[in-house]
Amino acid sequence: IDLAIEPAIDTLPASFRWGVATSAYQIEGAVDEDGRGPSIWDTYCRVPGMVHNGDNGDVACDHYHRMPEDVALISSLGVDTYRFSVAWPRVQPDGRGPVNPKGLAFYDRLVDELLGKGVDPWVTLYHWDLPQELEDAGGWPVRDTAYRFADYSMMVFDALSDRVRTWTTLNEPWCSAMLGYYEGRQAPGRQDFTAAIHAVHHLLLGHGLALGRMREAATPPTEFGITLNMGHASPATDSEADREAARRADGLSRRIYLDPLLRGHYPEDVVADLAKRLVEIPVRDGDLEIISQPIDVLGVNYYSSSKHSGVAEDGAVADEDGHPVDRVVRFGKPVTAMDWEIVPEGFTDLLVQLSREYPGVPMVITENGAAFEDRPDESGFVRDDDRTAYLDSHIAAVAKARQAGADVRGYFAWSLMDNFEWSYGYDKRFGIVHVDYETQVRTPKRSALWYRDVIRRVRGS
Ligand code: PNW
Repeated sequence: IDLAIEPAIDTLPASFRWGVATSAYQIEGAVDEDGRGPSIWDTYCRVPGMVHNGDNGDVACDHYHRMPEDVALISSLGVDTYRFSVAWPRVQPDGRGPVNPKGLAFYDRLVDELLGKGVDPWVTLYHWDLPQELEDAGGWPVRDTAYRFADYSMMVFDALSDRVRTWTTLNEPWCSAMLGYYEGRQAPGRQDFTAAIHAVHHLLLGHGLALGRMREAATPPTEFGITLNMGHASPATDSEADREAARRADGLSRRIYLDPLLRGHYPEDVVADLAKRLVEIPVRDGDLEIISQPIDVLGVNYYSSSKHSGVAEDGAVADEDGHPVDRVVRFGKPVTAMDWEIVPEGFTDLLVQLSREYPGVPMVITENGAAFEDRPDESGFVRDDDRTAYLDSHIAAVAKARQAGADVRGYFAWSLMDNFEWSYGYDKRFGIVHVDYETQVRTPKRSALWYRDVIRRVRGS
């Protein structure tokens, strides 16, 4: 394969960690097998109109039955690490009570299969599939869910920590809280701002409780972290209103997680903004000490960046509820199939900003990638030059951030293969490997071959 890569990529060190990522509900299928209980996504997919085309994860990529074949595929890409998530409702079907040994056994086999092929397993404990029974008891807006998460985490940790070195507690708590409980665009589909802010705190508390217990039971070189989805939020103009809009957006999407985790307190401006909406973060004594225990790695998921204006198209500065306007303004750049603008410079800006505002925490890019309208040829091969260009510019953006001082240690492409893209169903394809959902045949796209060559080249092997 002809290898055109951005020159900055050649500055990455040979020790840089390369991987691919997936999550349980998006690929596994087999939702009724071996004692798995229902999750909020099983329920949400059955609410008419919530998921594109009425799709659901019942079969997905059938990974539960094809795991050894998929591990061989991962290994053939030449990555060192595979980031996957464990499905809580497989391990503990009701979200409380005893472990389900058959469910846990799947991950045990997966870890062994990966190690047998020389691929390092990276476990995410929660990638959005809350056991339905816990949602029925109130879900993440309820404090008890944090304790349930810590118990579940220990079950997985006890079973796998002899072989798994890196552990991520939560994937993208912003999505769980804001899309799940406020915007309703993801499971469980509620629309209650106060509930969403309570969810933020209990997700962070769950992270801290799980982290504390795992850390106590861990032996080196075990590493722990959390993964946040972030973009670089900038004002559309230099006006006070636009700068304020960018500050508010950045506060509610990024700093409300980072400050308690890494500085031990919620950001004052965000607390004040929330108070104006009569919402209080339900912090109890001692919570922030639990939440701010040291992490070893910050997972960064990056897809796009945004510009913000505090003034609506019609000139209004407040909406009908009296809340200040936050209008996202387009850069005018090309977009992916998700309609997300392609902003690699924002990636560099974000990573440099993180390294300045929160120094001393190594970062790994736990997800980055793009959906495009793939067109397989007669043989099923996808020549996805648009995705390859996206990966190229974004890996280069990481290398540039490193040169500017950001401590980034690795990069994982989202995703290993096409999968269930949540409320977009199977319509949006993020894989570097194509999946034919009728035959379940996996075919590496051109981007996968390109990625393999980049890894070889940077490693110097
Ligand atoms: C991430 N946003 O989700 C998830 O971790 C993946 O499971 C998902 O497949 C991938 O990105 C692609 O969407 C996000 O609205 C969902 O900004 C929404 C947003 C960001 C990330």
